[in-house]
Amino acid sequence: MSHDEAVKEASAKHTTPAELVGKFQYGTAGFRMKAKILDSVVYRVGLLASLRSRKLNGQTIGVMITASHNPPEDNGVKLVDPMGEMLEAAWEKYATQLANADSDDHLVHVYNELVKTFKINLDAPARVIFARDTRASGSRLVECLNDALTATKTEVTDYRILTTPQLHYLVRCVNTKGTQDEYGEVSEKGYYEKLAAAFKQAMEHTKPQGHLTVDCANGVGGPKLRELLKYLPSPADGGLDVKVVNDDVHKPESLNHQCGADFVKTGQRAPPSSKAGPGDRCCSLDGDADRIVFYFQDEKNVFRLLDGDRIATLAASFIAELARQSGLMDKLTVGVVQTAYANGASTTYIQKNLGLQIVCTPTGVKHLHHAATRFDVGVYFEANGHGTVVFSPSALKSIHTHQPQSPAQADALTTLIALTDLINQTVGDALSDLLLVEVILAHKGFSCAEWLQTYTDLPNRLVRVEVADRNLFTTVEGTAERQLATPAGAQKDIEKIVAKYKDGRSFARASGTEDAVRVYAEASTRAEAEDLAAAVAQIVR
Ligand code: NG1
Ligand code: ZN
Repeated sequence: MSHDEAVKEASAKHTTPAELVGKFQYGTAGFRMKAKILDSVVYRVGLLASLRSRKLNGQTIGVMITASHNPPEDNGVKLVDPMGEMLEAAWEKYATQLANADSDDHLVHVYNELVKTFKINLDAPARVIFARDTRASGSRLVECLNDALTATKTEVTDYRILTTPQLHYLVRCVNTKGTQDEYGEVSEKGYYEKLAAAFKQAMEHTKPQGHLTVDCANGVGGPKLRELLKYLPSPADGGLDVKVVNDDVHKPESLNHQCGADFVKTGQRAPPSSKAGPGDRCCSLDGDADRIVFYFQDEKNVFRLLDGDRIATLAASFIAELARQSGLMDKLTVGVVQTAYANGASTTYIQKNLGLQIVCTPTGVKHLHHAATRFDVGVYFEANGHGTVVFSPSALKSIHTHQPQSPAQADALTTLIALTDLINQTVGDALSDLLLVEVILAHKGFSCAEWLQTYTDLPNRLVRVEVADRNLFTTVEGTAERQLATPAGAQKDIEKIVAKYKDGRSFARASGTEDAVRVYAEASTRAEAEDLAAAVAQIVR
């Protein structure tokens, strides 16, 4: 059978319902929707993964099947590029084109157009590795993916169930194996070993305080965290004292239900099942363990969230401090990347108190990640808890070749080197971020309350507004989505209202993942933030 015939024949097993043609869009998080309409999309993403691998001389491409924090009946699929980063933005449109082809013949046509455009040799090797989260629909979607990889004669490795960041890690490991940039051993075990060794090194001169409760959203993070803990020192040996909760992956309907990072961040409250007492350090992962937020109840029993902005400020201050202490200050510029959703107080704190540079990008980690790579050390987190730290090749070189001038410099340098291994530099990783935060809190001797005290958040409100057509809402290029270009006049109306509030700031933008417009507002008091958000939502409606 010819290549075309094989692609077409397998495609016939995964047809797209006519009413959905034209509706698919590879967005910030790949394709994400009700799992039952995803079969043809996953098949076609498989085709693109194999084309991309062939285009990149047989480098390995990753495919992750997950819908992260979405409800259990959803699923999604996204591609991972060779260095473990998100699919190159220019290729997203090809994913969209393939997904929207309205017949098997049309699909083969779009496929062959890409082969021509990129001068792809279909006889050259293609390599793909893939994994999925714990959703019930995952195994069926894996079959759709496998059909594409078989039809295109792609070499595959099925890593079965993994967290999203573990797959990103593996993709980078495979593609750097045997080079001087080798990222780690190409196995799930290699991932745990790398993190555990780095954690032990970073904690050499310190010990964690108290215990940590980890809510795993009843997703893949639960079993993977339990596995990771086996590689870490036990509490008796000065290791972490971790209590794992919401780690039931056998009841599919419990995934992200009344728990998890998104529930906690959006609702600004702990999971109702939480048994934590005042001051207890808690954190929540999302459904595929690429997001994490921390929280605790203060002495007045008020819920206190330590979100992505807090993790970014904590990490940036600690890394800048280590750079200074190890004598590397002149060689390492530490910068922070945020989105418009970052609390204004965190932005001020980073600039004024930490004296670090800040860049603001559009929503979506691919934008943040990209901007972060322009710093020697780029710290990026979305307020929702997705983020990481990236070290540039020259920063890594400076760190690894630096000769400390005193024992104090040597200690700081050892910790800094450990962080470069502890942090998953491919993508935000809840497990790696969890360990990072624990290391920093231990070094600083901080409780959650002390972490919270570093600055005071401006009261804020995020509202989701259902509109007839979110595509009518476009933003002005270069403003990191902080100003609307259309509908005409809307931006002026927003600005008029914002001007009436002390410390007021508000913006509206179309969501990239949901059929809605999001309105964010902050002001000097809670009531004013609520009023401002409501007023701007009224303009958008
Ligand atoms: P959208 O729906 O485009 O606002 C949301 C989150 C992003 C990002 C993506 C992908 C907010 C306000 N937006 O994007 O931060 O994480 O989902 O998951 O939280
Ligand atoms: Zn996620």
